[in-house]
Amino acid sequence: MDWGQLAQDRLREIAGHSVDQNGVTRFPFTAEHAAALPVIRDWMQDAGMDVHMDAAGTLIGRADGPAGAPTLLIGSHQDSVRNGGRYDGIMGIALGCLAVQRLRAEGTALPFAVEVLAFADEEGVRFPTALMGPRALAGTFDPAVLDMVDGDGVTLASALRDFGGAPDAVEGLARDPATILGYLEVHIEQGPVLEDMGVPLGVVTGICGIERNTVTFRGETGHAGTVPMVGRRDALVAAARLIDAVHTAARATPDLRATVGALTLRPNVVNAIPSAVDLTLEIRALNDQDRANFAGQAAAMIDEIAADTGVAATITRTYHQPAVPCDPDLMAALEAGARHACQTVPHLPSGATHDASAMADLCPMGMLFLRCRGGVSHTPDEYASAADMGAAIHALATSIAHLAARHGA
Ligand code: HGY
Ligand code: MN
Ligand code: MN
Repeated sequence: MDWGQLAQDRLREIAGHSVDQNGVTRFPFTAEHAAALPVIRDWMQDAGMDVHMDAAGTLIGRADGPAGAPTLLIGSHQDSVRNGGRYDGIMGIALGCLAVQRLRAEGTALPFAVEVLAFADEEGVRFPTALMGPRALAGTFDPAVLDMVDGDGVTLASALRDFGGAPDAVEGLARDPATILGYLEVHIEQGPVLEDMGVPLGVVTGICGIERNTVTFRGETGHAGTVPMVGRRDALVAAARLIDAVHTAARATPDLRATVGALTLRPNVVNAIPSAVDLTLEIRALNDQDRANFAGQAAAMIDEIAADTGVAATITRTYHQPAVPCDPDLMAALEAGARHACQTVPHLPSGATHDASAMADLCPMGMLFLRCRGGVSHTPDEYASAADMGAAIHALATSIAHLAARHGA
């Protein structure tokens, strides 16, 4: 069986469940998500798993183990960014199903149950929150996020309910940590490290911490031709100063990333002075204290710019996820599995966050990275080869067997 080619074929098929064919745009609780579910359900059933969707919209495939045995969780996210790639997230679900299917085909009996989890929303692009699925399982879900709205004013609660989820039951999904062996996630690296090293797989050491903020600037509009330059309270000029100052400061801060990724502007017409700007400021770092320090710097910059320009400014944190280390035992199991596929298995940190970031609050977690062509992700050009996916399926299956041996299969 060419497991890697089967993965490539499946990912090509499910990539078609997208708003358009410029890459993949598949947001949570949408028609595209609904169309993808039966495809993922088939992957899980082909691996011999029973399938159901939980109250948070996570599609769960389960292969039972001996009575009273713990459960090994494997998963990733079905959603994408706007015009993203066909591997980010969904590949981890596909490879998880194929690793379980491969073990079943080889007749490997496991001393524990296995679940493959297809989480609905990891990117946090449709709603200003994310990770509802894993946070529900980890018992860290905040019901307040159900009131958050998307760009059309639709609340997360109503989108989830219309999709067949049950907002009121999400909090009750928390798993008992004593019943969980651990969580494994296979993900495209989304960076250049593995490709630069010429290797297909890497073991993740830890996932960066992240926070997202909304920064608002409120100035005064007026006629672009009649209002003198001196004395203007131009919201976009204030925003531009912050964007440049944050970028300059982040470049001078090792292992920290700061990005203004989205901006709205009013009245947004050629001949009126901008009165209002809302922008997102995202800060990431492997060290949570570095990230907190930078956030303090940014807040001070905002106060200084506001005083200097007469434009009122506020910063509000909308999302936060601490940095999390990977579990050494799961790292060892993943490395043992990967060594079956390749001689060199580097260890590397993740600058991207993942469902595993939240699952770390429930149980030990480990991640396996796949080589990413050109290091590009969150674009239609994102690519992982069938050969590398075949190696990852073999590695994951071997890692699971390694864990089984440790648990007295
Ligand atoms: O933003 C991230 O790091 C992830 O792709 N959601
Ligand atoms: Mn992503
Ligand atoms: Mn992802």
